[in-house]
Amino acid sequence: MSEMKRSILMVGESNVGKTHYGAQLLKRLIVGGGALYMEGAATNLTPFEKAMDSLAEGRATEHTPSTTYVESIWPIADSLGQSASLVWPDYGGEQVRSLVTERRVPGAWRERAVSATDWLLLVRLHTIRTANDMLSRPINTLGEGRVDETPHQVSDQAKLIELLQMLLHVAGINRDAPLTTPSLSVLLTCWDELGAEGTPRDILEDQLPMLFSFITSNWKNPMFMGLSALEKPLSQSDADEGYANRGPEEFGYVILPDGTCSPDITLPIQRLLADNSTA
Ligand SMILES: Nc1nc2c(ncn2[C@@H]2O[C@H](COP(=O)(O)OP(=O)(O)O)[C@@H](O)[C@H]2O)c(=O)[nH]1
Ligand SMILES: [Mg+2]
Repeated sequence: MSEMKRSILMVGESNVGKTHYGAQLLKRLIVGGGALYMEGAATNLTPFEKAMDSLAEGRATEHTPSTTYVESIWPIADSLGQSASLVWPDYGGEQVRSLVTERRVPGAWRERAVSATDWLLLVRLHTIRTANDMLSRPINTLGEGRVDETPHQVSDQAKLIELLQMLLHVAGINRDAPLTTPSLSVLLTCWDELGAEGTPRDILEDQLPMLFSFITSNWKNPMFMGLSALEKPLSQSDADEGYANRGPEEFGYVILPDGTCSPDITLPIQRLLADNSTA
């Protein structure tokens, strides 16, 4: 990642943990000691500053307003001294949901999809709603009379696939060959909620097999990692004193592709930049 501008298109619905990861990551970049550190002055930190202040008091921060879209520019470097300018967004995740429900991609989102060098998809498995599909309602029951009155709904899994398809389409990306640019990394967020054992890749394949197969058949070398930006749930109103006393930078971890745990939450970004540095 020698002196290049890398722009991350972070895709995640509301409540997946975008803002808290941004705040925790920013803090680590500033404090140093991880694989990546901040090399100069970052711009536009407002959305994260508020979250960092809350976390310093041991509280979670409030929900990002749905219309907000802010890009913060972070000049970062790794331990080899290679640097990059990281464009890190924060926005109300409802925007992502409405891309799919309205089946329309506003110009600004198209522009982001076109210009980003790396796509980072945040998925919080705990909040994913699975709907009836081949597995829960096998094909041989389709002809039977209606047994319940629940209307058919598209599953969250199908919506995530649709979202990726739409972004690939509006970005004009040719899918004849497995994709390397933009790169795709999947972060399974709020890992502490899952109580799961295994590699992030295996867990995604197990829980969202259709999304997993869409990703692995379209991207050449997708990366799968787990993330717990906070390490545990925090309340917005009741401060966790232990958290505040130790400091938020002492909390949080990532699960690397091989299933090992590391406290360095800058690693997903360092890896995705390093893995795709020639892209
Ligand atoms: N347990 C747990 N909760 C988290 C973690 N990260 C964020 N949260 C909670 O998840 C909710 C959504 O986080 P937020 O960053 O606001 O999501 P955003 O809407 O994608 O920006 C908040 O209530 C956070 O307190 C985590 O690592 N672990
Ligand atoms: Mg947010």
